[in-house]
Amino acid sequence: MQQVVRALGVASALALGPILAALAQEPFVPALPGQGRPVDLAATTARRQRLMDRLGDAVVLIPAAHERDIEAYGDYPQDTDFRQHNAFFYFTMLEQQDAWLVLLARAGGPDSAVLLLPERDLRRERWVGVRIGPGEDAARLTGIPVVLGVGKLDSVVAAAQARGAPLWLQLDPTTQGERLFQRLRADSARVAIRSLRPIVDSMRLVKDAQEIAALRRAVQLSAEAHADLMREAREGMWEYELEAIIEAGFRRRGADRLGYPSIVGSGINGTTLHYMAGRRRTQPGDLVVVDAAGEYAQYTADVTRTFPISGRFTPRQRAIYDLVLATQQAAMDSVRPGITMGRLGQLARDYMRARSGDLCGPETCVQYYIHGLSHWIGMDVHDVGPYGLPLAPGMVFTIEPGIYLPAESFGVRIEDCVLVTETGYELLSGAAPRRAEEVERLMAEQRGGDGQRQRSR
Ligand SMILES: [Mn+2]
Repeated sequence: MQQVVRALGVASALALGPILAALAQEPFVPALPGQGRPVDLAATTARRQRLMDRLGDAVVLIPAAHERDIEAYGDYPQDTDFRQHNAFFYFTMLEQQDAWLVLLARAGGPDSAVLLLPERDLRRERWVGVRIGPGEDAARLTGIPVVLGVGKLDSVVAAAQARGAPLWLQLDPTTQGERLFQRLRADSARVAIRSLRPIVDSMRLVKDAQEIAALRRAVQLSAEAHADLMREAREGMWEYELEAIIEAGFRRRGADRLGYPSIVGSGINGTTLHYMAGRRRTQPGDLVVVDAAGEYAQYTADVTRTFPISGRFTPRQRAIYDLVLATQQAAMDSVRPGITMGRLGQLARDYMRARSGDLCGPETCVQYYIHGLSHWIGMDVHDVGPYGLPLAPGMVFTIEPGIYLPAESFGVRIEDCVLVTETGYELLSGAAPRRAEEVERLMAEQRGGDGQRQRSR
């Protein structure tokens, strides 16, 4: 209908009277508003189908996230922040707030999906931009054939409940407060309630092609920004300056936001695993640990590099750095389908212990390697999914050994992202140099350039 009105043009719409004029007021939405990226309809349809196949007879309820009011009362539209709930995003790729996804799975018959969206409010859209509402536009853009107003949620759920199938709720800390969930759980004597979360988490563990593409982009832009920082870092810069350079690098390459708060620790601050203050001024001879990454299309990288602020490692720093890197490489070379993350962690410790020599005194450097080797990455930087399973193609995780020596005022951590393939692994974060000589060469190139510019003046 809206297409007809559009084709007729404004003048005809007016001539056809107030009904068509009213329809013409709600503008056609040619593309998904807000994100500027289309939904991968094949990927999201396949994810919903895979879930429904797995559940048999079931009713699935997944809420979208809400806009977060930075000011408690939310009077100002500009004082807000929004990031979609991961499970909702996984099954819809929509960045629409206050929506619901309802899946009706039938063991023996056809499954169906219903998307419920807030009605459009054209006056509010003048403030917050175009939103999609229930109707044809939304069905076309989301690939979900039935899109209703969110006001119909209760009646959709009541009709679904009448089938007697168990209710699977996406229960997690961010959805505990949903009124619908509270009401259904209060009624749990009559209603079979199940937690969807472990099932979705296990699905998210193995990434599909769309997810791998998003992760590749997040990791690539993050690694490139690390390389930029190595080129631009100078003695005497403050930690916050280094942080500003790398974060600008993420954003310049299209990152939507940070994947997690950036860690930039120079000197002894590099020995604090989650150092956040960023207020120290670098001194000649410092090592700088930078653990920072960007998020792209809801997926985040996790990359750490350690470099000498003066452009050259001292022999002592280099020895520790090389041990960390060799440990990381030994673990990485063992990545293949079938091995567990726990085994990789053990392998890394054994390797570091065996190669420590007298670098860290009689107790080997393992005593200064005070955290785990790996974690999944995906929509969360420490992504969901069980640990302890054999690795399989499509899993993506970090490998990040470190050695932290507060008594000597430096720490070293090297963290990369790897994708498990059919035959082994693919290093995704190779755009940031890892080998010490590569780091030094990159830093020297740029400094050489500065020198030439100075000489020519
Ligand atoms: Mn990490």
